[in-house]
Amino acid sequence: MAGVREWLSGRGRPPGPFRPEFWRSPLRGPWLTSVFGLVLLVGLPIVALTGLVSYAAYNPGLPGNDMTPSKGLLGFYLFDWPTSPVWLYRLTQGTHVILGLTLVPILLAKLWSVIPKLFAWPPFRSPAQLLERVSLVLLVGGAVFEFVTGILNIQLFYVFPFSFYPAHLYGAWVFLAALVVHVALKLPRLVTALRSRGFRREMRTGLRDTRPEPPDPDDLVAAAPGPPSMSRRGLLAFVGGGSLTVLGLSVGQTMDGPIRSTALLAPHGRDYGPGPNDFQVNKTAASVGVTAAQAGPGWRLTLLGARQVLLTRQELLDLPLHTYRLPIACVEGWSTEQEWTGVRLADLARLCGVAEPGGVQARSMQQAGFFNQVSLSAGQVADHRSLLALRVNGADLSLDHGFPARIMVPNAPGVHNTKWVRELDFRVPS
Ligand SMILES: Nc1nc2c(c(=O)[nH]1)N[C@H]1C(S)=C(S)[C@@H](COP(=O)(O)O)O[C@H]1N2
Ligand SMILES: [Mo]
Repeated sequence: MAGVREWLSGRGRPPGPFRPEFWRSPLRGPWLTSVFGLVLLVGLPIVALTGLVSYAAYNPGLPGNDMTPSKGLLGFYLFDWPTSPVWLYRLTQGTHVILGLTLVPILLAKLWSVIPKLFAWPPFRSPAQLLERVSLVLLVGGAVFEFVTGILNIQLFYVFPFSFYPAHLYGAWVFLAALVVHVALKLPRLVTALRSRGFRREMRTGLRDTRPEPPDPDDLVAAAPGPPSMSRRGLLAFVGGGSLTVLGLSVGQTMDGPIRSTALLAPHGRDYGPGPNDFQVNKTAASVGVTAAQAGPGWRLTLLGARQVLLTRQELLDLPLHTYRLPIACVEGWSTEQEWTGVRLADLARLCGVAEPGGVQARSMQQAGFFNQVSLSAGQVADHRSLLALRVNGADLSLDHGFPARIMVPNAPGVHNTKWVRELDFRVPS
């Protein structure tokens, strides 16, 4: 017990990782930490901003779309999501996911480089230092939380006891706030540390000439460093190589053509059978309980407007049809562009007596689940490329791609392209 009292008074230290001699890598030091820090300083804000953009793309202001109804002030920046350019969400969300994955090895390396600080003893020496450590808990905790929830979500492991959307949004703001504090406190040291050693010279220094950095005020450099088993250049190559491997195995899922088959890390596999419908499926009909019988000859599309109109699929095919190349860009980062044919949403609005639709609510035959309905804005309905699609690449939609009919809106997040539509409700005030 005497020991514990001594530790708490700051005179002694608990054993193990709380002792400086425990951490022996001669590579840890402010320069190394700053190299990883600089990469994250450029990359993480891009991941955070594209993530916030993704939330805006959901048009959470429209009824039924908001997955984080209690967002409070955090939605201050939301704006009406545009339909042009058609590739914008494909680019922002692809960047969010692929860059996020690519930064994982860098983030881990950065955490490794500062891990002795986690065990600093005494836990704090002054109120200012206590505040700094609390901000670090929020920074590291926020980053780890965002990466873990994001990665689990793209791999469809819905294992959290909370909803992904609000959690990922709240986590992003906690992380961003902590990042601002951290950068304000550490930027001068980052600059000094990076200037303390030339990057090129470090790249020419092999294992034999690898020495610890000089002792630093932050105690990143080991007190009693062991002999190096790797040069700094070797460590940077290892971490950078890991990053590039992740990038190389995932970036293909944002592209079409042969390069797509390189995306070994893409979720949902890569083979969807032969023919025009051979492209990525998010949820199959079977997985959400939509049957071929429901989609058969008995299916009717209901239009709700100034009057109610029922249409068979043949009646829809007899209306003016239009064909556009439009992407499906999933929140999970994968995307693909296909050629869709269908009836303009604006034409369907007119058919049920709504000349200037204030928007539409599309409802699916799918009974349960988050994605069985969507609200689209007036601007989205008015775009001439916004379709109730019936065909893709010249063939009827397959059941898994939404037969008999699905929404296709330019630049909308994939989840808004509702499949197996049964009802379009244009009774939305403009
Ligand atoms: N009814 C319904 N529509 C849906 C979904 C769904 O689960 N149910 N998934 C959405 C999501 S998340 C995406 S990315 C696209 C994917 O379309 P695809 O499976 O045809 O590629 O469909 C959207 N439409
Ligand atoms: Mo999606």
